[in-house]
Amino acid sequence: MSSSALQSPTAESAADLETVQAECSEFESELTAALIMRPRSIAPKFFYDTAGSRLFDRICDLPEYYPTRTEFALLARHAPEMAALMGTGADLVEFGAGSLTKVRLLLDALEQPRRFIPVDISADHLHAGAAMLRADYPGLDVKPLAADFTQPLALPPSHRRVGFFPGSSIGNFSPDEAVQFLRMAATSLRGGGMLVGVDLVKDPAVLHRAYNDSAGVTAAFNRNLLLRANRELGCDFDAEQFAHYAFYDPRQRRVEMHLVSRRRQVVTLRGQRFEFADGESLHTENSYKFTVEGFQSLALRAGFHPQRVWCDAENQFSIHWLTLPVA
Ligand code: AVI
Repeated sequence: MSSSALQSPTAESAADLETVQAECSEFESELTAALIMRPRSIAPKFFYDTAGSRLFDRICDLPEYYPTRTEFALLARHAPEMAALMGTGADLVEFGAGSLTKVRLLLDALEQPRRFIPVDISADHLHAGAAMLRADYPGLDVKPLAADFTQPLALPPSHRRVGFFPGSSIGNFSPDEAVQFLRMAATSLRGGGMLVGVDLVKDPAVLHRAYNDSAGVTAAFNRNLLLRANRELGCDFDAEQFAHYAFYDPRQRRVEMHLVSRRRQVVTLRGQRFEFADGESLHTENSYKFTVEGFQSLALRAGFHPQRVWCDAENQFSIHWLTLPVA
């Protein structure tokens, strides 16, 4: 990684800078491990540098990518009921906050939460979103936390917290990782609850289109992982020599994304050479789809009590309100 990237002007504090540095060395070690292992595979959280977060925002606006607009419509319609269930005076914690658009619907309906804590791995994207939110909600105490939300979080002390985890990001974990994340979230939210957006099992053709958009934005998002490795780790990936490949596997109920080498090629990472055979893949993401009952049993395994679920008329997407006992 270049020293200028280490001194990112967008990191607002020493703590943020440490997060950026730690993330970078984690990216280096995980990419090295991914290139050594067979079959090759890396966690999707590394998509989200600044460029990747922007590309993801563009995905959310694509006509083929139904989850964002469907979840948005559910929130717009049911926010007053959701806010009533979340209660007043709690700290609201958003996991994987991104550009902070959906939470506005909740904030409009909630009677002034005590504090809003958006947590995201992409520090500059997070701070840009938080600044806009502060401007639009002058009375709201916004405390962004640049962190990997899959790890235990250093949240400010609070008497009650409620969580918000939209976008079906839960689907980017394996089922065991999802339970692990929910258990970790449950320890922070004890006595409160969490709203979780969950994408539903549906016609494979609809899923195929959502991850193979005609404008090629999802392909660019996928390839950005390689460009990020070139920028931050000095790799020499020829991104155009890797094909974007996404498909739905109905047995595993997941969309898989891969980058498939278009020819035999060698890439270097910190002087180490790695060969890709023609057709060899780097598996970059799984996006699991759920039934309502399937997700509820996952939540139960993590100690949450499923209370209420909202679905759109076509059963494309669901939002779940889960609660947690005090002890
Ligand atoms: C963030 N996550 C829920 C998205 C998804 O649908 O799995 C990421 C994404 N990957 C390709 N398109 C969108």
